[in-house]
Parts: sequence; structure tokens; C-alpha cells
Amino acid sequence: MMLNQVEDLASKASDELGKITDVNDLEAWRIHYLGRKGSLIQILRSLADLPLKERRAVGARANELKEVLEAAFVEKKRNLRQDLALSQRREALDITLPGQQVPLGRLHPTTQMLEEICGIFSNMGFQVVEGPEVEWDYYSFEALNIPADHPARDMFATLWVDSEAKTGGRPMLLRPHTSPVQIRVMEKSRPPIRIIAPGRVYRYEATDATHEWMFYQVEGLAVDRNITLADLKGTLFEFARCLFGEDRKCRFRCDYFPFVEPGVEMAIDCLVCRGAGCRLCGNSGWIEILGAGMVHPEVLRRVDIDPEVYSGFAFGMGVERIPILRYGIDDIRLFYSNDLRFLKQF
Ligand code: 2U9
Repeated sequence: MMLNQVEDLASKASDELGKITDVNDLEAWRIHYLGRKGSLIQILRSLADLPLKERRAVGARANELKEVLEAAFVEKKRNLRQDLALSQRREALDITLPGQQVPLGRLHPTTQMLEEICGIFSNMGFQVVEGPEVEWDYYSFEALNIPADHPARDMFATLWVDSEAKTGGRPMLLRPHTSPVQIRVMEKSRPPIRIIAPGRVYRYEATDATHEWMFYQVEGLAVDRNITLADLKGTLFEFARCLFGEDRKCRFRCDYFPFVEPGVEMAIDCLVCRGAGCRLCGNSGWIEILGAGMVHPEVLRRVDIDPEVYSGFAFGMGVERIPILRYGIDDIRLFYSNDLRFLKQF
């Protein structure tokens, strides 16, 4: 009878042990089967009441079972410890390891420059306007006081779009400046007008260190009653101080563009030598940064703005020229050749 109890205990104990997956349960198992008040000890204690023959048989089997269970317990404990160490190692997070660098993109140097220039003029009350890059000859030349046979057309080596058949004989081109944007605005709205037109322009040029067939311009236009050359000078001088520093000097000299009269060119004192003369400024002490002028009365008349009542100033600048001067970049082609070694520096 008693022997059966021992066998039941043996199979129950080893069944339960097999199902144990953590050390707390294992300890509870040990206390239950092998502890001082455990099942096996109780059986051993009750041996005294048994007849001698049965006592021997049960005693031998119970002692054997005690040893088997103790060994199984030790074995199980070791296995659980190993499992724990393994899972800890698998989940381990070494926060002292250097992080993985996430490659960060950046804005193209031209975009950065455009944002800076547009920001300065926005602060002065100019609105930013954009327009098409494929344009009519009319908006690019005719409306700007440059008729078909005008020698000033040579100033803008033009990339024509071969589309006359499709456009009813009206010639189209890749705009050589952003001035058409200002014409379009003046056609649709009345003064006061204060706008800047940033964007791509195209020229039929062989590329070299100082020429690209595509580059960026920002042009500006202000039209209102009583706008004078003093307004032009004040606005552009302020722009130069914002872009190149408070203590900047500016020089205005006469220049010619068919769409302005008078036309001027603005220079700032050299960024390197401050006027003393060096390689950057070709020993003149001055660096030309933009062209400008009072809008030609003929241009205003074309968009039905009366030049007897209104006047305006306009200006234009090449965008890449500014970082070229600022950082001493010696080749404009670097801007659009997608060389990351160049682009990453900005
Ligand atoms: C309208 C009327 C007049 C825009 C102007 C310039 C002078 C000028 C050049 C600078 C370097 C172009 O990128 S560049 O080659 N531009 O010097 N641009 S006045 O005059 C306008 C524009 C629009 C309706």
C-alpha cells in the first residue's frame, strides 16, 4: 500500500518538475517534495509504524526516490539558470555602444541662398512671386522693350523651344531672366507693387568656370507714385548690409539694360581686402553684385501703367554669385554637378 503511495509521489513529482519554467516555482516544488515538512519526509517518518518487511521495502524505495528527486532538482536549477542567462544575453542592450549615424539631408547651397535673399526682401515688404520657365518671346523680350531686331537681344543668348508650329507661330523660349514674371504681375494688378521673382533662368552658353547654361536669379520690382532712384539705392544698400554686414560700403555706377532708364550696377567694398585691392576684386577694391535701374517708361506703358503717374525701380542678381564671392568658390559648375564632397560643405 505504502509502496504505491511512494510510486504515486515519484511520478507526480517528476511530472510537475518537467513543467516548471521559473526558479520560484522550482523552490516551491522543492519545499513541497523535499522540504522538512515535505511529502517524502512524512513518508519516511511513518515508516516506524509499518511491519518490518514493508518498512524495508518502502524505506529503500523512499530513500532512493529522495536521491533521485534531489539530483533532478539540482539539474533543473542549473538548466533554469542557463536559460535565464541566455535570454538576458539575447535581450541585452549595450547603451555604451556608439549610435548609428542617420545620414541627414541638407538644403542645396543655392536653395539656402535663395531663402536668405527672399527673406531679406520679404522683411522689407516684398512679395515672392514665381512664373513659368518656358516662356513666350513676348514676356521675355517684347514687353521689356527689346524688339526682335534689337541689338540688346545679344545680351541674352537664348535657348529657343522648337515649337512655333504648335504655338501658332508665337516663338517660345527657356526664359533668359525672371523679368517675365514681373510683366505678368503688372498685367494683372495695379500699383503699389512690391515683388521679387526668384527662379531658374537659361542661357545658350558653353559652360566654363564662370558660365552655366542654367542658373538662378532673383529679380525685384517696386512700382508706385513717387518712386525715385533714392528708393532704389536705399533698398539695395539695406539689402547689401543685411547680406554682407552692417559696415558695408556700396557703389552705384551707370550701366545699360533696355528695360531700365537710367540703369545702374551696384558694387560693395571687397569682402577680402575691404577696398584696398586684392585678387578677388581684381585690384579695384569693389565687387559688382547686381544690376538695377528705374523701370523704362515704355515697359510701364506696355502693361497699361501710366508712366506720367507711376514710376518704379527694378533689380536683378545672379544667386550663385553670392556664395561664389562669400566662400571663394572658383567654379560655378560645382553647383549643379551633384558632387557630395562639394554640397556637404554647406
Ligand atoms: C521689369 C522691369 C525691369 C531687372 C533688372 C538687371 C538690371 C540686371 C542681371 C544681373 C546679373 C541679370 O543674373 S544677371 O545676369 N540683371 O542687371 N535686372 S535691372 O529689370 C526689370 C525687370 C522687370 C518689368
